[in-house]
Amino acid sequence: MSLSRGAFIVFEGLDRTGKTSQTRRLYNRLTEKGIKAKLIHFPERSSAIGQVINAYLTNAQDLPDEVIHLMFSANRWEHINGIRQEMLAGTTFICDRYAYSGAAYSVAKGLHFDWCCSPDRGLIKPDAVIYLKASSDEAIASRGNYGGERYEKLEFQRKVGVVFDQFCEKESSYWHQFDACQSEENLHAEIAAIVDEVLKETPSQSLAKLT
Ligand code: 2DT
Ligand code: MG
Repeated sequence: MSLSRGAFIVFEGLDRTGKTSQTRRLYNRLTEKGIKAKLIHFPERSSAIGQVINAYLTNAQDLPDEVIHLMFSANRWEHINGIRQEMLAGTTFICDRYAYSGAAYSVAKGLHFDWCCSPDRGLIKPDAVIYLKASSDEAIASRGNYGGERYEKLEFQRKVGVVFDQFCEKESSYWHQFDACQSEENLHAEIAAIVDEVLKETPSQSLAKLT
């Protein structure tokens, strides 16, 4: 049996740490090297579930914390079979936010950590998590105003950051932390070096699940 699957590379971090620019840069780099890659962003707002999430995030709709938490997870589940199929056929996915955002934002609101993790158990486990960590929240806030979406408040972001830090410490075998306050160029170079290493290993490894 020959395994030559693509990799699953997840980017995590607070709002405005540069995830979207860095995922694009990485995507361009891989594509230029002839590596088949796709970009995906959670929440994926176009599906029926995604539209409810969008209404919630833009404050057009209120939902109990538990309900929106399960919606975010369901939004991953509705896309995961398609992702798995393409990965097994060789496509590498670069994913802007994943289940760790799911847990971090809900735990920051006061929901129980284990309860938050359980709906995502069984999803594809990333080969690497690229964690963009702001060395100072103020530096990030000063990059420009947060948008008007729910969660885009400094005090709340700090609480979310604590949970990301815990994941990074506990899951250190595949989490890689980067300083989000350096130049976009440097950050890209550091990320590219790690991803090159990861891509050497993944084709021969079978897919794992979140536990
Ligand atoms: P973006 O700004 O990246 O579109 O995210 N979020 C995200 C959750 O609360 N749970 C999740 O499972 C995911 C994937 C983070 C919009 C906001 O949605 C939050 C910020
Ligand atoms: Mg945002």
